[in-house]
Amino acid sequence: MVMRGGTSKGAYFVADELPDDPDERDLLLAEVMGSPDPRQIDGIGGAHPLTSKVAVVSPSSVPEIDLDYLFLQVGVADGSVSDQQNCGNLLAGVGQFAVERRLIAASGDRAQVRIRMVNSDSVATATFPLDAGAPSYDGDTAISGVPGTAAEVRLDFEDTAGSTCGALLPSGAVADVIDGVEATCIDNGMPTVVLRAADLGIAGDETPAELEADQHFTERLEAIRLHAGELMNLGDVRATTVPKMSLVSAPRAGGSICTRTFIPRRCHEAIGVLGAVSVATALRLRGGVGSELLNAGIDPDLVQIEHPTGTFAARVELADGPAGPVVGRSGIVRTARKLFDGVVFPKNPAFSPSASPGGSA
Ligand code: NQM
Repeated sequence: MVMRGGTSKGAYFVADELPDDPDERDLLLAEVMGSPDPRQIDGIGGAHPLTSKVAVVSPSSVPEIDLDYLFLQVGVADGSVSDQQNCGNLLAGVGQFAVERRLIAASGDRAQVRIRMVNSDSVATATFPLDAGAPSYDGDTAISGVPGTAAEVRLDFEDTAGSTCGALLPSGAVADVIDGVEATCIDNGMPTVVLRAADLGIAGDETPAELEADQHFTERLEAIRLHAGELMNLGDVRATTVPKMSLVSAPRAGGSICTRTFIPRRCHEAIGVLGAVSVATALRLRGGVGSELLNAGIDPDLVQIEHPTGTFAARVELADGPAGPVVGRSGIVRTARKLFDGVVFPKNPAFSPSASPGGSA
């Protein structure tokens, strides 16, 4: 099934319809998307990291968890398939997909589904409306970066602090100096490096195309990222999609902060979900790089993150603990929509589907 999840789009599969062997599975998924090829012309991917994504979903064997969700990022041009990051945007469609495929029973007018994000072994609860036992996609919730409105999907996160890097502040400091630039290296669900846009010589409200075209800037950013990867216990990150790089500046449109986020080589048209939660957390820490630019507004727990196509609201609760800040709950609102359900035909005949339409994706 192809679904839009938040501001991303991907192919959703039931786990047992894919090969058990991860190498074989990854080859199949790269073919499905049409990678390696910058245009993904011979597959269903959309030629951008935000539309070259896969969700693998199964009933969970963990007590009190309904579903396991493995996220896989398919590299558009290189055909790599990585499980090294979460995706909170595709997460927004996981509950509805599971109801569509009858992986979970659904009744009443609302589903509340506990989902284990396998990539980081952390848990999210998705809440979304139902109509006669099926997901209800229509609604009046608008999210920046998606035209029109759809039904609200509420996502509440638990245990995201340090879920990939082992600690909220994996370098052990709230601020590091990397290649002469101050940075906060943080992981509250997504390994992210927060930097002041001005420290890298940009205003911070440029378009993604303008920033991507600035080779001097992108090379400097990548050099900082490689050093940050070591500091964040991620090792050599040359070939990986984390950490993300978020450049912050004073808000321009009534929000709390303005961002431009590299994921990590393309500039995001908005901002990722757990990326937003991580940036919001960094900015709420005393001494967090860019925290002095934050407009805390009337509700400091709700950080309104401006991005290239609008604003993303991330609720992050923090408390002071004896050994530093303790991250409480975080929550965000998304929408998701079923776009297509059918059979995909990978190029390699060995992967030819035997199912009839409506069977596997
Ligand atoms: O941060 C893009 C997206 C994402 C990831 C990326 C995401 C998240 O917008 O939780 O959603 O950072 O690669 O889908």
